Amino acid sequence: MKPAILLVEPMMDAIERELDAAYTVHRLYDASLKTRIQSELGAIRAAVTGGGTGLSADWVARLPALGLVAINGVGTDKVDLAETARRGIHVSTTPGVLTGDIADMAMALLLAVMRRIVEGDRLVRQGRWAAGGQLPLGSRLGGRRLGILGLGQIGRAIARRAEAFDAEILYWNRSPAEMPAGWTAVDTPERLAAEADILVVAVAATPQTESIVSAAVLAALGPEGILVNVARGNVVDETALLHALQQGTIAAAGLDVFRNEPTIDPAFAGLENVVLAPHQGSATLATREDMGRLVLANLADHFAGRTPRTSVNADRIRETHTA
Ligand code: 8YV
Repeated sequence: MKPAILLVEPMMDAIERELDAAYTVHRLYDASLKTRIQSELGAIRAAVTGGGTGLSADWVARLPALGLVAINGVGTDKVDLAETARRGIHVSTTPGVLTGDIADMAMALLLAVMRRIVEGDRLVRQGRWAAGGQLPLGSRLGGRRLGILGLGQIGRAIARRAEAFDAEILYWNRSPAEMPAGWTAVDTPERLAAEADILVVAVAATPQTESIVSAAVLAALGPEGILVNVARGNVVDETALLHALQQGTIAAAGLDVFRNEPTIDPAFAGLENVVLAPHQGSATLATREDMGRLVLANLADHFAGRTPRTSVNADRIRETHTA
C-alpha cells in the first residue's frame, strides 16, 4: 500500500502527478475532501506545504504518525520547530534552488517602483497616453545607496544584482560574516535605513526579526526612501508602513509579502505609491519544478528510512532525543 501524505497547498501539476504515483495524497486545500481526511489522520506520515503556509500546531497535533513536514520553500516560520523536534518530526526545506528567483523579484519590484512600470502600463492601457497624459519622471537606480537587511544567500544574490545596476551596497546582518570588498556593513537596521536610499528586506522571519522594520526604521529611511520586502510580512510593522506611505514619510514600496496573506490589509490597494505582488518570489516554472523535485527527494528519503536530505532540524532532533 502507498504511504499516506497530506498536501496542504497545491503544487505544479507535474509534481502532483509524481506525488500521486508514489503516495496516497490527501489534499487539505480541497474542501470536498475534508470528511475523508478526518478519517485518515492516523495514517498520514508526511505533510507537504508551502513556506508561507506551513503547518499549524493544531494540525501537527492531529497527526500521530507524522514524521516529516516537507516545506516547498525556505521559510520555516509557520512550523513549530520546538514541537516538531520534540516529537522527532523532520522539517525539510528547498534551499538554494529559489535564491536567484527571489533576488530577481526584489529587483523587479524595485525597478517597477523606480521606473513607474505599473503606473505607466495603466496610463497606456486606459488611453490616457494617447489623450496627452504624461507619466511623472522616475528615479535612477545607478549611484543610489541600496541597503540590504539580512545578508543570507538571498540577500547576497540581491546585492550582486544591484551591483550590476551600479548601486552602492550597504547591509546589516545579525551575525558578522565575510563579505566581498566594497559592501559596507552597518551596525543597526535603523542606521542602515538612515544611510540608504533604498531598503531591501531579505531577513528570515524569526521571533527576533518580528517587526524589525519598525516605525523608527521607516522614519530613518525618510521621505525619499523606498522599501522593498521579499521576506515575510511580519518582519515589517505594517501599521507603521501604511502610515508612512499615506503620509509620504517614505516615498514608495514594492511588496511581495504581507501579514495575513492572501487577505491583506485593504488599505494597500488604495495607495498609488506601492507596487503589490501576490507572494510570487519563487513562482517561476523552472524554480517551482526544482523545488518540487527537492520535496520529492526529501519524501523519498523519509520513506526509505533515511534522514531527509535538506532537513533543517536533524541536529535538533538528535540533541533532543539523546539528551
Ligand atoms: C513560496 C516562500 O512562495 O520559500 C518560501 O518560504 O514563501 C516561497 O518561496 C512558497 O513556499 C510556496 O508556497
